[in-house]
Amino acid sequence: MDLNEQARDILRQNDKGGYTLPTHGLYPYQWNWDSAFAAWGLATFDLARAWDEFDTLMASQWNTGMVPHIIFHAPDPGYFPGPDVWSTGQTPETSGISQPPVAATLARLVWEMDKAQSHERMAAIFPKLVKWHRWWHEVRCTHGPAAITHPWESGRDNCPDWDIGMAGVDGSGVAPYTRRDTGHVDPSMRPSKAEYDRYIAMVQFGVEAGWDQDRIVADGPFLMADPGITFILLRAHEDLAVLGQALNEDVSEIESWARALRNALPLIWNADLKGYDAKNLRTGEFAGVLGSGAFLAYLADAGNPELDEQLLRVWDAVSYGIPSADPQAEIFDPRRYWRGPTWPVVNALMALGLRDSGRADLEARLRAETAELIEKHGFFEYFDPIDATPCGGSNFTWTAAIWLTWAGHDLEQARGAA
Ligand code: 2M8
Repeated sequence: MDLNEQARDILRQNDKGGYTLPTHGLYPYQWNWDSAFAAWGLATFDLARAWDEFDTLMASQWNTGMVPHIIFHAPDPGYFPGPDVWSTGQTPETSGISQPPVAATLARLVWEMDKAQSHERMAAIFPKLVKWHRWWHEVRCTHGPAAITHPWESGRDNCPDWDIGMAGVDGSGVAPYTRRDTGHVDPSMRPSKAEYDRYIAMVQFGVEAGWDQDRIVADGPFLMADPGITFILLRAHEDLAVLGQALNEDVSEIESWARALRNALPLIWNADLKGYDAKNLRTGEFAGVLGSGAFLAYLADAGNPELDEQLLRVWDAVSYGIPSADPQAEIFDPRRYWRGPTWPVVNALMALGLRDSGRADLEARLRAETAELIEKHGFFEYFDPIDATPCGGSNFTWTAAIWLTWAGHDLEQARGAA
């Protein structure tokens, strides 16, 4: 079976009827940004089903505007922490944090594939997207850049960006629990027990605070500025404004959020590191590590010559794709989840930025390298950027989706240009 057909098959097999699982076993629920990528992939062969995916995601929006990171449609004992731990009281049950707001950007790409057929479906989710972006602006951009209250909110869960914030979280009082992730994949590729204890302690703080965002932002155990979400949100504000204009809506409020966020970018530029950097908002301290969050700057047209140099240094140190952490830094770990591996899905986002900012040669190189990983080993969750070892879950929705929408396209031309 050719890779396009295999990718479509994976999306169909992970389809639970209206929403798509990231992969069976390891992630048995609907995840926020995975679902938006699923929609993008589905749109290449079933436009109506793609819009259903956005509908199911946005249907879980809280009254506050937040769109949660996991929606627990049907109980599954194979995942921890499940709905009983999050205890948010939502219907359907959900987690209590959000995830990178890629939905508006990907909804725009889906809408552009067929504007006439998509018009009403896009119009139906537009107000919900606006409400979610307002939540980010009013609740999470109070310090300027976008802030996260839990590493899982970043989508780049255990990347070194969060180490300084995690150090201040006390995980020692967490009652014994059984992890499920390490039963599905090689434990040496997953976060450590000490990290998990802290993740759960942060969830427990949220439960005790009744998921009151003001309390969590003011007094919670963890608050860090995330360059990754900042750039994703900035790009998404701009894409949302384009959607609004197509609907003849007044987009001045959305444009003002984008302006405010762009003006805040100097706050996450670490001159010593010569790159964008995560910042502990409790102490003002920079993380001091360069990773994929910084390079998402291209997505928001926030690149600069110093960042270009850093990108090439980090990328030239490996063979396949852009690594999630700096391979020349001590913390680099090429197979452990977000502490070094390359993630096809993040490569796809960076590629959108490289292409839109006129770096076609770099976009082609990234496409050729990402495609090679998938051609060699299949649709894995992520890969070792040095020797291409496939890691994490297999038959992964977002890897299949980005193959159909980006990585699998015009490969001869990309290989020639790279
Ligand atoms: C991973 O995160 C979940 C928690 O949200 C986990 O490890 O249990 C991350 O890679 C995240 O970005 C992704 O959305 C999720 C599902 O693919 O898995």
